[in-house]
Amino acid sequence: MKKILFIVFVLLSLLSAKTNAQLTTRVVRDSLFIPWDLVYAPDSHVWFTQKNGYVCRLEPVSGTIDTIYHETATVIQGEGGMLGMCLHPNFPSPPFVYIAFNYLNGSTYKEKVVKYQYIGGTLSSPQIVIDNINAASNHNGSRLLMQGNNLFITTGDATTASVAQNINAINGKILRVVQDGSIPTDNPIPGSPLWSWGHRNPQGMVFVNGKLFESEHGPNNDDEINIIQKGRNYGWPNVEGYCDKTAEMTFCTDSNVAEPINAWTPTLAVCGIDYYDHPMFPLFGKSLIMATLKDSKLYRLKLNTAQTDIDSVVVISGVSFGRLRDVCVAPNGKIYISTSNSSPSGSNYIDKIIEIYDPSYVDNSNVGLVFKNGNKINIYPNPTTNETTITIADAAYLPADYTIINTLGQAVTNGRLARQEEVIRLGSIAPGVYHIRIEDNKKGVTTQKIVKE
Ligand SMILES: [Ca+2]
Ligand SMILES: [Ca+2]
Ligand SMILES: [Ca+2]
Repeated sequence: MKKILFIVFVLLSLLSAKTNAQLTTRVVRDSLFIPWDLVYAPDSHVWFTQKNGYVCRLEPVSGTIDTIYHETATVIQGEGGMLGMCLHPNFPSPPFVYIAFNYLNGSTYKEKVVKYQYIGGTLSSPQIVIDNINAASNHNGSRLLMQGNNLFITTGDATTASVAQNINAINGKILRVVQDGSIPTDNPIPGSPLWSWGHRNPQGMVFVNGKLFESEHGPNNDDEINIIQKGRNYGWPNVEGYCDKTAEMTFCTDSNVAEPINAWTPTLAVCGIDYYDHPMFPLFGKSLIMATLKDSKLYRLKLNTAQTDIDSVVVISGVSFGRLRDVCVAPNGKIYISTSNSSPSGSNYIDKIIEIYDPSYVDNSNVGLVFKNGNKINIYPNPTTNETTITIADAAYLPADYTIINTLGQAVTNGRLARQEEVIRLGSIAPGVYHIRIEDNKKGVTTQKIVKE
């Protein structure tokens, strides 16, 4: 009997050891000015905006920063400045980067979203995607996210609450435009960039299996997480949080209001969100990770199986750095967060980008890479010196085309994979860190870091 109990004890210990990942934090870089948006890019760098108009790339291992652009038109007023950023889903080809920032048109505070091209290590060719969004010292929205060729843009009510219910205004909305600023033909109101309305100040967006999740600041009550649906009204300012007061219930019925899937009173000042589903932290699986400003904690919001609701809300312990502005999850399972502790006017630069990881986790991500459409490839050896072998498991995906891209986003070589096992020669390229982008004959794309020693 004792022996059986001992075996059960050992088994339970092993199980708990497997799920008890060692969450460790590491300040990758400090002395920053409110890194408002973090993007983990295919060049294995954390791209970020700073409120004063600077766009930077952070190499997360060394902490080296490469400042690639300064948008000199940026004007800071209160919460306004340079805010949201996203990259084209197939970045670096095309090399499009989208940024939302506030500026002055005469004496009027405005916001625009601009598309740039990342060429030769800097941003160039600015092209306005959408302009004349009203801005204010508070409630400027500004998260950006792309799905296919369409760009989603959150706009705040810019402190005029009633605008959120006005479908002829672009404030207090989630907008959806084609990447060049034109209106998609399948938007809910023909010729209008509106996708959803009744928003107060949306501060986070992420797609999870095709569903758009959004975080939004309530007034002194009812911060929200919503699932954004085409053409739905999210209530503000007539409804705060759930449709649970008498006046709200009438409005909700009459106005096709979608309720949040979670609401917080007192408020946390919910901010950037991303999705986690990686074996480094098994407990975080299939959860939203959410940064909060006022509450100054990092949360995980466990989604239900259908990903239509939140099953549990848990504070991730051991993450204590003051106000948290944004979060992004890297494909290797590491989580990056940014703080928002500098004074809004920029008199002190005290913000940080922090990496959250498990040092005991063994990364097998180089083995059996999967294309988006299910094909499997393998690159070995990597790192390498003069050549490496790419194996493609299923010949039905051949031929595939590869491009090797340097950290400036420039293609240094390319070629075709015609056989299931092809040797790629790297003798002509300088030692360093690159990405190999492989597109198979079914348009499946995978991008993987490759190191030439
Ligand atoms: Ca982000
Ligand atoms: Ca709402
Ligand atoms: Ca309510």
